[in-house]
Amino acid sequence: MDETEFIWMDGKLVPWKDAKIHVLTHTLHYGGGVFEGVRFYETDKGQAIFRLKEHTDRLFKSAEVFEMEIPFSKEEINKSTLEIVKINKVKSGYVRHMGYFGYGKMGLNPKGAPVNVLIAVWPWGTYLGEEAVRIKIPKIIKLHPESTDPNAKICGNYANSILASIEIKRDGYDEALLLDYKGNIAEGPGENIFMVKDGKIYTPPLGNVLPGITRDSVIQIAKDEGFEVEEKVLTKEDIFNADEAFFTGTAAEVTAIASLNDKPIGEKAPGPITVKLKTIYLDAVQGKIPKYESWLSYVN
Ligand code: PPE
Repeated sequence: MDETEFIWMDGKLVPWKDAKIHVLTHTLHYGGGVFEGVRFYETDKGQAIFRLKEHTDRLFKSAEVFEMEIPFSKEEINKSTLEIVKINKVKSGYVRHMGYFGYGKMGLNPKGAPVNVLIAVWPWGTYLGEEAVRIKIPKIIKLHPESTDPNAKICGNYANSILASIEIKRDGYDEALLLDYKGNIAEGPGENIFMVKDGKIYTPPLGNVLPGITRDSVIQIAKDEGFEVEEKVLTKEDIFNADEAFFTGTAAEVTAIASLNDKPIGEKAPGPITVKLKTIYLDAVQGKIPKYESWLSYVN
């Protein structure tokens, strides 16, 4: 991966190569960490972080699930994020926040283990490429919502995403689309999904999927553009019969979907509504649309 200069660890700026932890770190063994992924972009007013406040809020909400007390305030995390982006001199890229149970205790109850926090930054280009992606429903299903909290960005939840990714990559597809325990559409391993039918936009309701911040942004953009957006339980037949489909995510941004299980979606991907929403989203993150500027935190 592309290295940058410093990683913020518990309030200190540590050179990239020295940013190490003990092998008996609690989260490394049991997955009891929480994380965020945030993008920053170049704008006419310098670098800007997209929806930083919402990401920090979600980080703290995720931590509550584990009764993990993050030893910094949200304001300190926001301020430190702006600092670490500034100091690393990468024009645009990705920020990874993580709260984790550190070294000092083994056994599944994390109470008593120290809580550590890191903020790292690196350049990260398109996540799934520029082209519309070929996706597949894997055999593995999304975790049951009563087995974990799907609203929280918990490290351990990603074992499910890893397994789905390995499975579909082995078969030569670009990305997975996981079903939930009822057999309905849930989400990608790291993306929410949307579909378009007869000019109307649909996405699965919250409850079984991560409440994506890109999902929220795209819903708002679509509504502002006069589209009707419905949060509705979707089946794989709905996706097969859709005119368009796309993924959203911080890393994936807006990525068109070309086919599901080798069946093309719509006449041609990306479809016109996908292109429209993607264009507005990418303009918004780069500060080109005044009404969405409140989503940006400028670094300088
Ligand atoms: N669902 C899942 C399971 C998920 O991990 C993400 C983000 C989303 C939906 C979209 O959420 P949001 O980024 O708030 O719009 N996935 C992150 C991890 C990517 C990675 O490979 O690491 C991301 O996009 O940053």
